[in-house]
Amino acid sequence: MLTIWGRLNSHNVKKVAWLAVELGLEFERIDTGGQFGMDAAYLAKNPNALIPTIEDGKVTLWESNAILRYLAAQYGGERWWPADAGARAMGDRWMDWQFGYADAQRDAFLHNVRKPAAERRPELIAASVAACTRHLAVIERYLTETPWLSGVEFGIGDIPMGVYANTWFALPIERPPFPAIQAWFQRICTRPGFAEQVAIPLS
Ligand SMILES: N[C@@H](CCC(=O)N[C@@H](CS)C(=O)NCC(=O)O)C(=O)O
Repeated sequence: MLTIWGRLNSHNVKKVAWLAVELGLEFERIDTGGQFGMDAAYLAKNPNALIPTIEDGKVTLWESNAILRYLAAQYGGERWWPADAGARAMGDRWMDWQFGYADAQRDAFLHNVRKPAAERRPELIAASVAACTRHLAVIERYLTETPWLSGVEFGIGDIPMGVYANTWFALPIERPPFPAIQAWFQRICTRPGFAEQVAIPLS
């Protein structure tokens, strides 16, 4: 059985747990990181001292997007891991693109959710929202022409940004209107596993 190590309030753990549900995989998730800490046995699996890590038979793997690619290739077949490299790359690029978006959204998240009220800095939230808006304008244009970031069907290319979009729409901030992103996110919300693995209260 697949084991996922990591607390579920982590964006990167959410990605993996969501895909496991999409693929119909049985899995056990073990709370690790944050307030749960990491013991020596975990650090032996992941020397970066970060979550998530998975164990799947003989495979021990870290880096959330590498894990998504591994699970799609191993269990998803052509539907989730197209043999055509060009078709696959269309969705794949959004997984790397997400890391730039994550940097942009970090302060809006930390200063609204994680930091104690006395340490919250509205000017950092404003700069972060402005940076997110610049990034999201790129996705908005793309989604006016194609229903999913992965192409004509939902795929792993939608998962990283699906997780970050969930945070974007849950933050107590003013958001500029992005109708194509909103329509995409409404479709995302109906995906298997999204409600229980991703759309949990921010913490
Ligand atoms: N690039 C890595 C980043 C992993 C990462 O930064 N994980 C954060 C949580 S989202 C973490 O481990 N933080 C320390 C902790 O939770 O103790 C990935 O995508 O897996």
